[in-house]
Amino acid sequence: MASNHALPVDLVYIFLVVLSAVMTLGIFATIAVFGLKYRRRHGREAHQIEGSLILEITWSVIPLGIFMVLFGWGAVIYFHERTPPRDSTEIYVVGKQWMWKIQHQEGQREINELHIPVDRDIKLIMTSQDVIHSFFIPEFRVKQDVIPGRYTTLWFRATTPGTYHLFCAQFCGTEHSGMIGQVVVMNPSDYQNWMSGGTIVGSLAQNGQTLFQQLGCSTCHRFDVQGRGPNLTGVFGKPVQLQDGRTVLADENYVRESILIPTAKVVSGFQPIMPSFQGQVSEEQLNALVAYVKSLSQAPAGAAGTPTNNPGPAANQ
Ligand code: HEC
Ligand SMILES: [Cu+2]
Repeated sequence: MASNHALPVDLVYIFLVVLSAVMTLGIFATIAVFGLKYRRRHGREAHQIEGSLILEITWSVIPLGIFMVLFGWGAVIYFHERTPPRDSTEIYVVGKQWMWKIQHQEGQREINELHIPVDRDIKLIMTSQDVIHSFFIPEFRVKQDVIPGRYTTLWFRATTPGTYHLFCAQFCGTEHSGMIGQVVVMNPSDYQNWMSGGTIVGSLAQNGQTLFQQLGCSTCHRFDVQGRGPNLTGVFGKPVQLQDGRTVLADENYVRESILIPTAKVVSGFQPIMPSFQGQVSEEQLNALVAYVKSLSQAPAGAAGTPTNNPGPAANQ
């Protein structure tokens, strides 16, 4: 038990085990008692019971109640597990045969290892570059499929420093069993040390900004004047009006799709002239681009409403 999700999940599990055990024992005991009580004896005859409303209502309502409790309880935990807190630290994960590639916002990259600070909400934004994998940290009681072609997310808050198993939980080919890693949960000071070690070439968003120039995105998406494509400042996290009348939320999957299949959702008021970058960018580059587009919407605290450019080096000119 090493994350915020572990105790609630375990409690439901224990409840289920105890419930099953009580039911099983109850049934066995009833069989035994009835077997004795109604054993064959001279002069005793069996009578057919034609039905009992009270009995039938009882054995319907009580199980219904128990199952509704389980349903409600499970749903609350599920929704909590599926909803990352807004200010989570975001880390990108790419699964491939047969390893986990991790990209931190600050620029650190690692393979089959995930270093995180204790007591901080972590949101993993995950995708696969080949087949379906599944990101599984048993001690945290979290598991999420990692799927090619889209992002899935997972969040948790590690509660105890230490090193924990990381498994791929989806059979993904010959060396699936070797697709193992470690999650290292560190004290804040150790984490700071770890973060400042190693050589880093720019934050993820900065790398995304470089790619944005190199791939020519910046020829259409301008920040000074209206270009042929929309100004991307403040787009992320807001609803986008589409040409066909729909409104969609500009989340990670939307930005991803905009880059790979631009014609899937065309922004209202623009022509579908954006070329697809499918096959031209790796999953990791895509993550960097997404992180960059996201950084264009991070207003400093207190400046709600006016999307101001990040004062950090990733801000555009
Ligand atoms: C030839 C010009 C052109 C280039 C190059 C281009 N785009 Fe676009 N982009 C557009 C246009 C036009 C739209 C709006 C119509 C649409 O949705 O397809 C758009 C839409 C988008 C959107 C959705 C914006 C919104 O307001 O919802 C994103 C995100 C985006 N582009 C990112 C990129 C990135 C990243 C690159 C570089 C890898 C890039 N674009 C390259 C023209 C371009
Ligand atoms: Cu796998």
